[in-house]
Amino acid sequence: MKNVSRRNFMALAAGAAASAAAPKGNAQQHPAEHHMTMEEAAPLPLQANEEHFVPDYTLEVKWKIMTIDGHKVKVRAYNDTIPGPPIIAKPGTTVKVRVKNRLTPYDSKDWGGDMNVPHQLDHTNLHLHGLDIAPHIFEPLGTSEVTAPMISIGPGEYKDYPFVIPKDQSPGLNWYHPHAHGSTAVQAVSGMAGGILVPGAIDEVPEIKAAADYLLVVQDIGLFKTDEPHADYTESFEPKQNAIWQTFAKDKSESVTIDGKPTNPPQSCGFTTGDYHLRFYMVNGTPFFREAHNFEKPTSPKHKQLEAPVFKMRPGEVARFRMLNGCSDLMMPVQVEEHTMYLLAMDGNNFDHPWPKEYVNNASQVVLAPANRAEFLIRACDTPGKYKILQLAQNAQFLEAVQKTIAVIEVEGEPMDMKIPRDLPPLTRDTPIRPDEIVRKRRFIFSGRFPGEKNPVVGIDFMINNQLYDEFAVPTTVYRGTCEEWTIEVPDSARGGTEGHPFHIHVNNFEVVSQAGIEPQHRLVQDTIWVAQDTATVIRMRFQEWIGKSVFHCHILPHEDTGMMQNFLILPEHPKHHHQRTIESLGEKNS
Ligand SMILES: [Cu+2]
Repeated sequence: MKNVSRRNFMALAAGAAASAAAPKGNAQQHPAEHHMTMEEAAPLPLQANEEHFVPDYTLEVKWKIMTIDGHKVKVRAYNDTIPGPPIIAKPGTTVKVRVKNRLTPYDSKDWGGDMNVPHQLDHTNLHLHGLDIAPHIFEPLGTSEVTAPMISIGPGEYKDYPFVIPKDQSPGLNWYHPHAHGSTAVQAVSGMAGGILVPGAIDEVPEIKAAADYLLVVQDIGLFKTDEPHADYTESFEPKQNAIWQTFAKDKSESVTIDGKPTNPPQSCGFTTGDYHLRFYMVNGTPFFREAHNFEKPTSPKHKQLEAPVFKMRPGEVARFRMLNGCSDLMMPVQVEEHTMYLLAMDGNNFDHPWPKEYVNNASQVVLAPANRAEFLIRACDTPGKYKILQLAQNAQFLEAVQKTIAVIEVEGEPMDMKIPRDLPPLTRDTPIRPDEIVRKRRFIFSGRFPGEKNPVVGIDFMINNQLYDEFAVPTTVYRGTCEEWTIEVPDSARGGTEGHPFHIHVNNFEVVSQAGIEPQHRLVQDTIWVAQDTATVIRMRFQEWIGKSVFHCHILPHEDTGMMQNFLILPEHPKHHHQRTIESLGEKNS
């Protein structure tokens, strides 16, 4: 695999840029929406004319047949590449993205159940994960309507997204992926994800500017044997039924649904929370690890390390690595053998100084929950050799996660003397939240129940505060300009804490107050955080600039798709403030 230098990265991004040609065929016309900013007086989003929309990027979703580790597989891809093309989002600009859906129609109408049964696997939408931008999951873009439906782009349709990137958006690595409830997991675990780079002041720090810039997009591709009789591929992920887990049988004719009934017709593939017939872990599109279903012990998939890509460094050279955990469910404790990781940023938000995470044998240096990004510098040691970037084994999840080598750093050649910077440019958007700014504290409990009572068709209940997701309900309302403190709790196993869950919220970052009772050593600003079983994580958020209906959820995608998500609404101002009038306004004087 080729190293991706910053120059290559920019070239790749340019390749994704699109012409303004209007789509052909039966594409449905969607007017482009304009997002209101605080500066604008207009109370409603303005409509822009369709012909004025010239996309900077077009993301075309299509089936792709490719060979992975000798298997000819059919996956879903953006612009025919896995991962999707990188997007460059400059602060203070509007990034215009056109999403074209060229997936084939796919009928799941008779699957039964409600919105928390995976459905409409052929519909999609787009989430820009980690950017401080207006809500963009519901229709129309930026809506504050409680009952607004989720954006759903059907086969043959397209949608234009104008994303207004704030001037003070922090520079770093973010990413994009589909977010249509019911099809997110199937699409993302089939290849649909890509990186977003926000350029900025940190890139100009001399020691960082001098360093090679390597992007590591880690993804998983879940696959089952195809039921298509004349397919020119052997595996794909096209579940024909909603049942999870017990869809496996040694013989296809033995396949049963979650409630033990034989499937009709017999299927080799159902929706799953992670137990795939075959799964590949990929970095920048190269497979580095293979898992296969284990009939004897389904929670411990059979596994094989594949040849991991190599990054060459000279002794004393400093390189910048930006790693995205784009996996559908895997929590990744990461370690770089024999090297200190100088952590620059989490989730695209940098620290004031590089945070040295020293190497300790078998200990994690940084934990990447699904959706987390870590950016770090490595100063290659003086001893030539091969040093692995590892995902260490962990037992924090339902499925066993063994150690994986994601990539290898090969140190060789003439020594260099490159330096780690002392200071990093401070964050300007997410300034520290003082305790006296907190107007409200809330508690959210992420729990599971097996067998499922609220979601019998799926067979497991994945809930927040004992509720499954409701697209048309807004249980939480917050106010722009205020700060809140939220406690995210995963109970013990007796109370539904079946495993850890990664919490993610849209629109605004949060500051981590404590994780399992431990305060972070440095100020941590993130958009996703791991909440381990039988622990609580406390965060603080300031709802700045944007208003509208949005979501928070578990970023284990099969959990999200089957219910572990809630809507929240950011209102422009507190109604109490709205209704108070000053005595002065009556024209009376205080006596
Ligand atoms: Cu979860």
